[in-house]
Amino acid sequence: MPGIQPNPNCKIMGVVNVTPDSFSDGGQFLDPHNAIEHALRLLEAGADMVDVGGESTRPGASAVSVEEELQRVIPVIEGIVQAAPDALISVDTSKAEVMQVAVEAGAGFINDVNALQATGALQVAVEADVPVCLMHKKGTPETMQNNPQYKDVLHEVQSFLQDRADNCLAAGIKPEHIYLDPGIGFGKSLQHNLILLKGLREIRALGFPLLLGVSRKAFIGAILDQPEADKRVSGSVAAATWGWFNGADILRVHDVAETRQALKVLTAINQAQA
Ligand code: PT1
Repeated sequence: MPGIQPNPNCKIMGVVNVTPDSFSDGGQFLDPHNAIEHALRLLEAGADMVDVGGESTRPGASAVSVEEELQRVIPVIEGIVQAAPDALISVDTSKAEVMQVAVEAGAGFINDVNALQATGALQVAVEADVPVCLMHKKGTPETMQNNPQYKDVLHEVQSFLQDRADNCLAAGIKPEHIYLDPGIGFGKSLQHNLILLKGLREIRALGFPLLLGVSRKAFIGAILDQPEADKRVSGSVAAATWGWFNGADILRVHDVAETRQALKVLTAINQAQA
């Protein structure tokens, strides 16, 4: 599709999980100090922003209460603000109350895998006046990988995201504050994920900036026959690179230094002038 170029200002969002069942850190960050340290290391490694989440959304994960999520996430956001006042902090939550308290604590981006569909979430986002990410998922994390079915996955994801973006615009969210995300791994088979990635430009063509999260996900494990998530780094960088070429504006990744290397090399080649 013409007109969609690699974004020379593509941002790297580093993942900071504050969950006991996190697949990438084994819960070692439940102590807020460890999570804060991890966030600072990601920023030093070249992250443009960090995404702090207290509710795991990977396949099989169960929901947590508002109180639990607040206890996990808010001390970490406060600690990052104190140590790195200029850092851009994203809160990865679907709950209106967590969004509200997180923004008051200093979060400047709302990343919602539920696309602001929870009660009160859209209104909190409007009043917060910060960028939001609207992600597609089918089902809930606990059961979403039980035989997901689509007639036309690319079209269904596109029309869902367009519909949610329309809702946000009607509620008063600025168009430049709306990021869309196909939700790789959220109620999708390997084939569904690959079709969405191949068709990423068609989602970008809706006219909103794009956020993409592929890092260490099961579809990469399936391609590589690699069951261990932390051994999928090169595959993850390759998938992120594909995202960059196809118009992604924010890449959500665990391996910030490795992804930054890839983006620097791609950008240098892309900027060459004869
Ligand atoms: C994502 C994302 C996210 N992913 C946004 N936020 C997760 N905007 C959390 C697997 O298949 O892609 N976009 N927040 C992590 N969720 C998953 C889902 C982790 C699937 C792993 C898998 O392995």
